[in-house]
Amino acid sequence: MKLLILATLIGLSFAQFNPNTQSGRTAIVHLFEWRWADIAAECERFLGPNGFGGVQISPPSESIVVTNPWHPWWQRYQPIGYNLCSRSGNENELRDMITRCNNVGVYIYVDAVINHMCGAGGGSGTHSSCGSYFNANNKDFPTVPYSNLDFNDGKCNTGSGNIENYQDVNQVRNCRLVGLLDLALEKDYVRGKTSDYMNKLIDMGVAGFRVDACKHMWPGDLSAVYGRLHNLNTKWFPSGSRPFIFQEVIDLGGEPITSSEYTGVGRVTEFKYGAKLGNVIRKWNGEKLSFLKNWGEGWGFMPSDKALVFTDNHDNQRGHGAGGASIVTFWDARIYKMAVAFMLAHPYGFTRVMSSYRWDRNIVNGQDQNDWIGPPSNGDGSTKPVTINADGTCGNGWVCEHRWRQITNMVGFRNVVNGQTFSNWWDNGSNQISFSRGNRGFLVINNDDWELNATLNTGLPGGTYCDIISGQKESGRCTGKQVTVGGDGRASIRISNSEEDPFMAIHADSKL
Ligand code: AAO
Repeated sequence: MKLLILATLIGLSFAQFNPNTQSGRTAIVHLFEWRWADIAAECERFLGPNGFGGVQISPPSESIVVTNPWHPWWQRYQPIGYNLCSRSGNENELRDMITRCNNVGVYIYVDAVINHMCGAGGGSGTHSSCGSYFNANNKDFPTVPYSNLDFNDGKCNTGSGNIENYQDVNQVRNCRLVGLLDLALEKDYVRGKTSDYMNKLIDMGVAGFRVDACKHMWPGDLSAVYGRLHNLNTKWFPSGSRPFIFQEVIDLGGEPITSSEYTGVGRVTEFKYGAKLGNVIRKWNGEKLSFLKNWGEGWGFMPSDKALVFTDNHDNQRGHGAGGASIVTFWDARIYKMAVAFMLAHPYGFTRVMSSYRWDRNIVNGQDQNDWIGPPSNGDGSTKPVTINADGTCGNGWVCEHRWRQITNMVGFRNVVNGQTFSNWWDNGSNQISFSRGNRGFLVINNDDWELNATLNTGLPGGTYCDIISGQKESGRCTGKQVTVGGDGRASIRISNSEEDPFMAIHADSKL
């Protein structure tokens, strides 16, 4: 009996690390600022069929509407309540999306903003995504309701009331992050309201949460909120399933608050991953692909089973948050595809693919003056739908990195090699590398300024394979390059440095 209780406790405490994706689905995609109706359609027509495990959605809670600047994307990180209507759609559309995505095995992860409400300067009125009244001046948010009793200000010691020094743990957690009204999450009442919000979404069928701004909340408070969460909806998930929790904590070192304070209660975003991979792929500071041999914990990252990894996110692709100039994004498409392919081939962490929209960049002294620009929109600020072109790419300003053949196919690769060991590493001491995942998949990259010409151990059974980067296997033939693997698992590989995509990948399911 005691053993059983212990086992249950351990089971409960570990469960929120499990992404809850369907078996064989190993990556999620952040459809940043997409409308619910478009996500529902994308689950059915693309994500389900291509083996994506889930979608991180933009915050669904009612937020302030900012018109100066004009409808910036970041207005959604300023909730004024927990009604489920946002720029992406209303509650019915949200529910319809969750149902339709779940029904095709693609699960939904909600970006939950529970650290704060809108900015202290947010004014009063009904300039909100559902038109609900709020008053930031006296901290009155009637739809929750929250009043001035529910905020942290009394505990903050800075002159401005804002976080002024990240070296001071108390400031970081008790003061306002960039002026955002900071909720007192140690209050039972606030814990109740935030967990009610999350539970409503769980009951609607979501599989978990990206929890925003966790560095600014005490781990104990978060643990109390997570402890109140319902199990997942048994219409789609095994009974007793816990919501997947991944917490946004930016830890690049140099601050007293570390990600390890949060890995006890859920997974944590590993920001070192994209920042360092960016340096390597850009060959900055003498970094080389060959250094990736011990990628993962060997680079000072958190334990793999605690990490949520990504090349870039909605903040650092436009200079917000952290990571700096090394971050690679769709703007640098050629190296971006290589970086994402490496991430998806490598076993470290649970992977999230970014899917963006284009905006008019205006970079002055390394800073994008247009970093605020919201998603493609109509004159009234409403978000434009995602249209699909004849060649499968997206229109209306949506980038849809997840639909780039090289990226889509590497999501498939990750699914095929799931659980296989990292093996057969090879490098030329510079920027040419290859490795296999057991005997199921093989990746080779040439990021040097000369040709790669080598006989490499693929780890795969002999045969002819279709490269899934230059093309793929279609009706029994390769639309791109072929790779011939001998009975000894070796293949002679040549990749010119001037190719459009100087890398190749083959796997068990791309065999002819
Ligand atoms: C907007 C306006 C503000 C205005 C405010 C209130 O832009 O001017 O004051 O409204 O009216 C997003 C936007 C914000 C926006 C906000 C609300 O990014 O611009 O403010 O919505 O609309 C910190 C947090 C991290 C946060 C990140 C942006 O720790 O949680 O800032 N990310 C999340 C979301 C994000 C969102 C929010 C939180 C708020 O992903 O989209 O904001 O809901 C250091 C710290 C980091 C800190 C960064 C940036 O990083 O370590 O914790 O992130 O600074 O302040 C080196 C260091 C690195 C350091 C970095 C920058 O790289 O190694 O550690 O330098 O100094």
